[in-house]
Amino acid sequence: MTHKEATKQSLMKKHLTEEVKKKLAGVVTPSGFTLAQAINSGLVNEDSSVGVYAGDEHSYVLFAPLFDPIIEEYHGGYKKEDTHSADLDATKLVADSVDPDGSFVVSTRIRVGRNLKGIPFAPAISAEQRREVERRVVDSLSKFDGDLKGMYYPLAGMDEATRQQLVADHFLFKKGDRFLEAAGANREWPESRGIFHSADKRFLVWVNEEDELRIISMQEGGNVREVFSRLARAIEMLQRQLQFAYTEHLGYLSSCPTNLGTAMRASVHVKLPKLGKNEAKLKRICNELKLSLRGIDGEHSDSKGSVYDISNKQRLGISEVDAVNLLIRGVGTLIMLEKCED
Ligand code: ADP
Ligand code: CIR
Repeated sequence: MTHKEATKQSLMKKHLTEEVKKKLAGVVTPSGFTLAQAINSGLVNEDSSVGVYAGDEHSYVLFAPLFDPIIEEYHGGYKKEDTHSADLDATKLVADSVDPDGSFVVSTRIRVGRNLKGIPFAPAISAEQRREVERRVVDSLSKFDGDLKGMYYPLAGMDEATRQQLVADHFLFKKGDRFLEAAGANREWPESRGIFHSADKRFLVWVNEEDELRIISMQEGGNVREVFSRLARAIEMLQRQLQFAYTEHLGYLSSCPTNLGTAMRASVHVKLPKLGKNEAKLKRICNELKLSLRGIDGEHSDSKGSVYDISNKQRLGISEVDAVNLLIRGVGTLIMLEKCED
């Protein structure tokens, strides 16, 4: 899949009308974030699908004339007056596994993004605030025990071979993402960034990447109930110690408007050799199933060996349980279609 071909005009370009531009010119959030900064990633990267980032929680209020229509279009018609609610009860999932035969799904991963209340997001955070986030998150994680017990590995000082291996094995974020770079989120790299993971690498937390926290649960195979339960336990433990940026309307606040609400992306790496022969068609089917199609190395990457990353598209206005159930049903349909192809 060549992602550049697959992308059309960004939501930012579509919704940044002359009227909106005029309204937002000169608007500055308390952390000093401007419209020019919010749209820079989409201007610099012409293949952006969304093209905007928020610098802080105030961005969603002050730049609402631009952000609201983007949010509405991305999150299935979510409106200004809508409210979001959470549900992390794993007993409500419709199945244990996304792939009961165990022949198509290579691995399952669910992550949520979180940012600390009152601290600007990656595009506008200061070096000192970033250090504070790292300190508070690592301190909270140090109290985890049992299967969630782990170690924090700062990026600064990590040897290059180890870093590359963690990225190649799908555990660690990439370096130098050009979308984040243009958003200002990579300033002072690699300071105060890092990864916490349990010994078996089934529970991981990314610190100070696109969001201040990315809480991740993953494992080989399709047992989505196990993955979801582990994530829910970890979120609850962290929530007891940290206060996250949250509103009733937008749920958990994230730097990218696609990650609002649940801030959750539940994904499988799934082998689809037959359907993969026609990627445009596969993408259309995924769209109809309200799923996103990515390549094997994450966003903006290509598929390798006919393995695709399939995940829930909508994250706001849908509960965590409903988003995972949508994935379970959608992947079930894709597997059925794959079996029927000749
Ligand atoms: P995010 O999920 O945080 O939005 P990416 O799409 O960039 O970010 O993915 C981050 C990493 O997670 C990549 O290395 C990607 O291959 C890996 N990943 C995503 N889904 C799965 C999965 N189901 N199994 C294994 N690795 C996965
Ligand atoms: C873009 O606009 O393409 C990047 N800033 C990433 C957008 C988030 N990805 C997505 O579609 N879920």
